[in-house]
Amino acid sequence: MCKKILTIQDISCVGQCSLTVALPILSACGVETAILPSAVLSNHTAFSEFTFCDLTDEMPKIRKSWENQGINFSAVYTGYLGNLRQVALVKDIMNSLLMPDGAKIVDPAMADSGKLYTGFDDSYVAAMKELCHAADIILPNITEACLLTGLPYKNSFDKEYVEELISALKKEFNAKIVLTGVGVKNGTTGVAVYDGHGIRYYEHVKIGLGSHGTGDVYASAFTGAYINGKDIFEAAKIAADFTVLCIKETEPEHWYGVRFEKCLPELIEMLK
Ligand code: PXL
Repeated sequence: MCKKILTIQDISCVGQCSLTVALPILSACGVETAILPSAVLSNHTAFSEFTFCDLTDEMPKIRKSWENQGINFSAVYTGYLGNLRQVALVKDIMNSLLMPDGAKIVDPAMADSGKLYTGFDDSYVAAMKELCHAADIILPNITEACLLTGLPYKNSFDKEYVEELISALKKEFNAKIVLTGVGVKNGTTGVAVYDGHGIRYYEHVKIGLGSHGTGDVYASAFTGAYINGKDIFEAAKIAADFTVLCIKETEPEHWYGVRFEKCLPELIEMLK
């Protein structure tokens, strides 16, 4: 049967992140994708100003309408959510609209480089923790893993620190884990994957200081590959290789996102 996925995150009209990244990437992966926008912003919050139209009140109405029509999904993938209330609504949606055995993939998009994104605070972290408790797969970066576990953030670290983080995540959550931004050697970064049995690493070259929106590119490509039947480690590798290609395509002056569009043909090739 064809897989149908629902992705819930904001529309940042400008900025190559969240839904404007997830929808084209999942479509390129050949996956029918429904969207539930959590908010509409003029652009993402790393710009000097932004507008924010909260769509929280629409979400239960949309869910009810889908329920009435018997619409359901084989996976739900969530990213940036506008506020606390949405986290609870997303849990309701997962409970009522997922097919039996449907996958719950949560990117706890809320922080990077040791800092929460503008507009979020500790209560948002607590709500995101709740959502991660309900997830089958979580994709935190190092900063998010620290926030979710209470461990201190480190800018540079070793394998021991990474394993401490994964161990704390395993203790707290039932989910499989894809920890991103894991670079334990100079000039490298990568991912550490806990697939329910053991930890496996995939390392690749690090380009620049880190680009905006790469977390969303990564999580979308991971989800597309996973829904296409790749196992969690293979999907994590494909997403990492794709994200590196996207960063390579992006001029340093293009600070607010990555040029993933040019790399979609390579992603399609990797899924074959
Ligand atoms: O996940 C990145 C992201 C998504 N959406 C909005 C953001 C950010 C990061 O800053 O501000 C609105």
